[in-house]
Amino acid sequence: MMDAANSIVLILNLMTFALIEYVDCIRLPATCRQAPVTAVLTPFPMFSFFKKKPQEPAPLATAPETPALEPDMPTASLPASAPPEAQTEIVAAVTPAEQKQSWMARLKVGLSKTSSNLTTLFVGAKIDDDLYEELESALLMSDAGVDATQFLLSELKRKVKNEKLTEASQVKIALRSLLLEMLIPLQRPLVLGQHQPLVMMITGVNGAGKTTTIGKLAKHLQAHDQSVLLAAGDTFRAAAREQLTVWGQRNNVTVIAQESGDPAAVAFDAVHSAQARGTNVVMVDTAGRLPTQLHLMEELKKIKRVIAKGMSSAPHEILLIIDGNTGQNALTQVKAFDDALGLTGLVVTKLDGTAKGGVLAAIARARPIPVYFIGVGEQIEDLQPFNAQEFVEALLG
Ligand SMILES: Nc1nc2c(ncn2[C@@H]2O[C@H](COP(=O)(O)OP(=O)(O)O)[C@@H](O)[C@H]2O)c(=O)[nH]1
Ligand SMILES: [Mg+2]
Repeated sequence: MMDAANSIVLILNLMTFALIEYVDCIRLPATCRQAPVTAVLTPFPMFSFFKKKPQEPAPLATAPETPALEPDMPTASLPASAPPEAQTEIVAAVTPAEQKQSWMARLKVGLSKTSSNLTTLFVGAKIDDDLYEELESALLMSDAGVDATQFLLSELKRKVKNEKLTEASQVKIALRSLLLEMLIPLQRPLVLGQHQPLVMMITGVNGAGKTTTIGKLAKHLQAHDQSVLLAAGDTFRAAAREQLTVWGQRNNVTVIAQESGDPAAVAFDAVHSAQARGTNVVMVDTAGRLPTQLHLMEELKKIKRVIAKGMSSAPHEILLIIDGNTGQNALTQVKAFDDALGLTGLVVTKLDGTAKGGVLAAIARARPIPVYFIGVGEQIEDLQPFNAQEFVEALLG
C-alpha cells in the first residue's frame, strides 16, 4: 500500500520535472537545463506528447525536490488526483498559449480550403438531396476518398433520421461528431521507456519530411530527458547523409553514418552503439527512392531484418512519414508500406500548406494506424501530437 502511494508521489514528482523542463526549453532556450523555471500547467494533460513507462521506481530518497518558485514566475499546478493509468507516466505537451495559438492558426490556414468547402454548404441550406450531394463533393474534394465519404454520408443520413434533425446547422454538428468518432482511434501517443533502446525506423517517400521530422522528434525527446542516436540510413544520397550529420553536430546528437555504406549495416551499428552507450532512443533514417533497380521495399525489409539481428525485439516502431499534400496517394503509400513492413505509426507533415486533410478519414477507414504526430511547419514546435478534436475543429469550425 505504502509502496503504491510512494510510486504515485514519485511519478507526480517526475512529471512535474519533465513538464517544467519542457516548458523551460521551449520558452527560454538559452536557459534550458540551467535554471529551473516553473510554468502554468493545464489541469491534467490536455493531450500527451509521449507516454512514458517508468522502468524501475527509484527510492524516494533520490526523488528530486520541487524547485523553489521564482517570485515573478507563474505557478505550477498539479492534478488533484493520480492519473488514471498509475503505471504509465503521461508526458503532457505543455505548449505556451501563444505558441499553441499560432500552431492551431497554421493548421487552420492549411485546412482552410477544405474547411470553407465543408462549412459554407450548410449556410442557409435545407436538408435535402442537394445538401447531401454538395457534401459528397466536398468530402471527395477533401481527399477523404470514396469509402470514407460514403460511410460518413450514410451515417449522417441515419443520424438525421434517428435524431429527427431539422436544421442544416444541426447536420453540420452531427457531421463533426461523426468525423471525430472516426478520427479518435488514430489518436495515440508514442510510448517511451518500454524498450532500452527504443528503436524506431523512419520511412517514407522522398521529400515527405523524414529527416526534418527526425530532427524535430530528437529535440522533443531530448527535452523529455531521452538520449538519442540517429542512423543516417539514407545512404544513397550523400546530401541526405550530410544533412543529418550536420544537424546532429549542431544539436549534440550522435549520428552514425558510413560513406557508401549499406543502410542495413548503418542501422545495425546504430543499435549496437546505443546498447553499448545506454542510449534511450535510436531513430533510423531511410531512403525514399533508390537510384538502382533495387526495390525500395526490399531494401527497407532488409533494414528491418538486420535491426532485429542486433536486438530481437526491434524495430519497436516503424513510422511512415506522409506529406499531407499528396492526397489520396498518401493512402496508397500507407497501404504499400504497411503491407511490406507492418507500420506502427504515422506522421503527417505539411498540413500548413495546401493540404486538404480529408485523407485522415480515408486512412481511418482503410488502415487505422495511429497518427502519432502532425507537422504544420519547419520549427520544432510545429510537430505536435495528433489531436482528433483539434483537427476536426480546424476542418469544421
Ligand atoms: N511547410 C512544411 N514543410 C515541411 C514540413 N516537414 C518537412 N518540411 C519540408 O519538406 C522538405 C523535405 O523534407 P525532408 O525532411 O528533407 O524529406 P525526406 O526526403 O523525407 O527526408 C524540406 O524542405 C522540409 O523543410 C512541414 O510540416 N511543413
Ligand atoms: Mg531525408
